[in-house]
Amino acid sequence: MATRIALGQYLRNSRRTASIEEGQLIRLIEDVAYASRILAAMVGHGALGEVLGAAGSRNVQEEEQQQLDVLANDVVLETIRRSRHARAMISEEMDSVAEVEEARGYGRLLLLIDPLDGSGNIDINLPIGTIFSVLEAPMASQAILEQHVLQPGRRQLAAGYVLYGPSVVLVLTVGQGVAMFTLNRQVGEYLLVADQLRIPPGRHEYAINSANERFWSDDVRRYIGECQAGKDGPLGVDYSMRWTGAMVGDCHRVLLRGGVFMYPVDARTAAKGGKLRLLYEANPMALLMEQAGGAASDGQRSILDIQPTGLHQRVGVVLGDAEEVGRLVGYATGTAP
Ligand code: P6P
Repeated sequence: MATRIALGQYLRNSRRTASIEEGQLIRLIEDVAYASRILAAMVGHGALGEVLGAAGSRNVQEEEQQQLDVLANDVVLETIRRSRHARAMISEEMDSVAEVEEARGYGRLLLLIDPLDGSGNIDINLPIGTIFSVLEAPMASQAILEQHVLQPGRRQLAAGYVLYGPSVVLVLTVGQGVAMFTLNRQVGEYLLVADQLRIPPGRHEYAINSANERFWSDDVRRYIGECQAGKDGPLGVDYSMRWTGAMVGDCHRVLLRGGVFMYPVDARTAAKGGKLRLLYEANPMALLMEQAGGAASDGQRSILDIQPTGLHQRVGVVLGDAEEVGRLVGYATGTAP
């Protein structure tokens, strides 16, 4: 019987060099995969796990934290403290950089993570996920400062997400295409189910929270209006709309089925720079989309080219099918008819 390749084997087969960074990168990704298996079990218990509901605290984003948000962050942080492959962790759930002192003088990597994206879906049993990004740390002996973290997304060494859905899937790139793994719960292993994923072109599906329409810019309003006009409109084809309330769920659908996911800056979010966070949401998803032949823009330029100015900086996001993204950016930059 042909057996599937496990995550660790895939990573070791794809390693480009025998450098220390590569070795630590492989083991850090395995650490994240290990933590995600714990999170999958926690999430999978639902109400039986006695960990649903609000934690009674707010994160640096001023968002109400769910108990599982806090627990998920703790699980990841404890995992990487023990393994010492990351010099620091930057998380949606923590105000500042969490140095891993145990890795001083050894760790070469930075882990940036949204431990549980879409936590508003937890109590209603809808998709949630973990989004992660890996950057190179400065020399192992230096203290990790915010400026070490503020690197453009094109510098990512790895990016991925775990989607806790009917099955648990891990999607990953180390810069050599996009691979997808499904968790075999019996053996506790992620097994390769697809490699070199490419976003299917020409699929007419868009994802946006339409309740924000009154806040949209003219170019977003034009783009969505043309999609809604369907085959009687200028595009000559009917579109459908999907919205899961969790970026990981919508991006996974775009990766496998095509279309576009959008959370543009609008009149309501402009003062904050947008809704989604650049370092640990937009950048990892943008790298995955580009690696899968798609595109990711803040409406004006590629997300991966943005020079970050803050750990929790927000940004507008439109990502997925390169042609769809290009049409919206063309409207926004005045380069489209
Ligand atoms: P809204 C989840 O809170 C999140 O950060 C993304 O995962 C998701 O795409 C978006 O916000 C949902 O936002 O405004 O629809 O609640």
